Amino acid sequence: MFFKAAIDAVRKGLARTASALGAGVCSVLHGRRIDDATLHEVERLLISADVGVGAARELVAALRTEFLAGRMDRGEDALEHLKKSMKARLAPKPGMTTEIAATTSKPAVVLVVGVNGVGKTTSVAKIAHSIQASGRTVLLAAADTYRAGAVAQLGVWASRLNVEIIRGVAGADPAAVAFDAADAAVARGVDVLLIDTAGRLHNEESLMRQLVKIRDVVRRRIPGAPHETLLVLDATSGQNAVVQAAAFRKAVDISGIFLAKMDGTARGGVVLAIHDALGVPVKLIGVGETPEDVQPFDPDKFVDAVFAPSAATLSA
Ligand SMILES: Nc1nc2c(ncn2[C@@H]2O[C@H](COP(=O)(O)OP(=O)(O)O)[C@@H](O)[C@H]2O)c(=O)[nH]1
Ligand SMILES: [Mg+2]
Repeated sequence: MFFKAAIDAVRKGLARTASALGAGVCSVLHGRRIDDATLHEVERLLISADVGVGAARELVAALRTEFLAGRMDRGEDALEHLKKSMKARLAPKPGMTTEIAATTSKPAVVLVVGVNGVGKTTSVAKIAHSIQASGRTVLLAAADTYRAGAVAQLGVWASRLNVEIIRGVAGADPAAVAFDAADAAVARGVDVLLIDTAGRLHNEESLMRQLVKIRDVVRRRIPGAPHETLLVLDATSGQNAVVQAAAFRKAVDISGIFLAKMDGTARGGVVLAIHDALGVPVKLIGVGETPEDVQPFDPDKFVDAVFAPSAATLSA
């Protein structure tokens, strides 16, 4: 029962992916003998859920191998095989952790980056909320001084969550704001400093240069910082998210992905494409617009939730 409750919680944010990908694949495989056409259909469903062409092909190729060798012909077995392979692909590599800012450094510094509109500021609020819930103290830095309203937006979250925030005046140098925030974090002895950044400048090059400057300035004040650089990606943007990631990781070391807006897409399979392309773990997923709408990304729960029988079936 407890297991089912945990899966239901994850499933809530994944309802659209579960009904497109999960229910789709289940209906193709359930109670069927597999053949070339069913395998082809599974591959098509995986691709349309943004799993990525490469990953979809490999996942289905593994099924086909089992089928052709005569080791598998029931749809149920194919489904179990598929789920197992997905979990294995998503499993963190040795030495990787999905914990946020897993460091003994105090303060731990988390730099949050990503293009405009992906959900950075909202995600900063979510991370702040979960750090608070774990009993640690947080300080926010509003280093997106480029977009009018960005500082105010973070300010609203700060007062709702009752966390302190360091902000510069409009148009201030974001690196100077970050430096002041690092100073304040040390002086106040907070556990975690969360830095929100701009997602758009005049061009991509100046954005990346600014991020590098913020990183270097913070590092000068707090050795080893930033301890975590989280790239926020918008799950609804599909393969475009993978392209964005490539641009950011050229400038700064990305230690983890915050995949926002998983609730708004039927293409949650993009988790696999991101994992494949970047080799950095998806650490958190955003499943709504409030600070509570965040879940640690757990590959096993994710796969089980996507392929869980629908609530209607369960209660029947
Ligand atoms: N449905 C949903 N909306 C989200 C999520 N995260 C952010 N948003 C919305 O996406 C929009 C842009 O978010 P914002 O944090 O301002 O993005 P930023 O420009 O990257 O800082 C806002 O309307 C948010 O409420 C999420 O996980 N789910
Ligand atoms: Mg923002």
